[in-house]
Amino acid sequence: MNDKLVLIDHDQYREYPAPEMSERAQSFYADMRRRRTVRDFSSRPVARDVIENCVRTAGTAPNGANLQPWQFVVVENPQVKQEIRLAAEKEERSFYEGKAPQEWLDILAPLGTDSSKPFLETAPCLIAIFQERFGLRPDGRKVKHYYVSESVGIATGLLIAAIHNAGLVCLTHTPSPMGFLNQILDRPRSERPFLLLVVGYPAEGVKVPDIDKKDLGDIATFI
Ligand code: IYR
Repeated sequence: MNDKLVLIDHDQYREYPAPEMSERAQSFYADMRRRRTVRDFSSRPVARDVIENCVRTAGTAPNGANLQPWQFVVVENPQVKQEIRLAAEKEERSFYEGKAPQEWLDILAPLGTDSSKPFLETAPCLIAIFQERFGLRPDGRKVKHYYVSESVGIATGLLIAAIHNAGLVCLTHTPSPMGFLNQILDRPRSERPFLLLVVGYPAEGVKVPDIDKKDLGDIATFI
């Protein structure tokens, strides 16, 4: 007998009639396929309550043993954004001007990326996402975390969907390495930077690369 297990009714589950289910699946896909990663941001501020609810949505993600091994640091302070930009551009210069193999640079060419990251200052909001490699009990003892990358990856996916659903745009930015985020944002060694999400409104007249997503037949197999 497991005396730790407490079961409650799942009274939040909703079954939809079949036609409504089909319509919901179709229209969610239609809406999600409108999402584009944007690299030119307006400086227009975003409402705090919107960001809060997007982060709450991320926090609903399924995750290893429900230990919720994530931290989201929302940066709006211009000085802190500038520090992040300077540190990220330093890493990016060493990537684009040396570390990156030509094969990688070639595959990035259609995206038009380079080491200049002005959006880190222009965009009103940066969300630094950290993986908690382990938890800490109040007495300082470590709690092992499980499936941390999977959990934080799923949470980040939900966050991106929530941002899109709210009518904002974002950019998944991955300067590498990202250790500078621990220093600038004063995060403990137990937290590893996962990625930096740049959030806001698109710049007026924003353009995006002419790229496509694979068809269903190229990503799924039904057996
Ligand atoms: N981190 C670099 C390079 C980069 C890598 C991949 I893979 C991308 O899809 C995009 C960029 C940068 O942010 O420019």
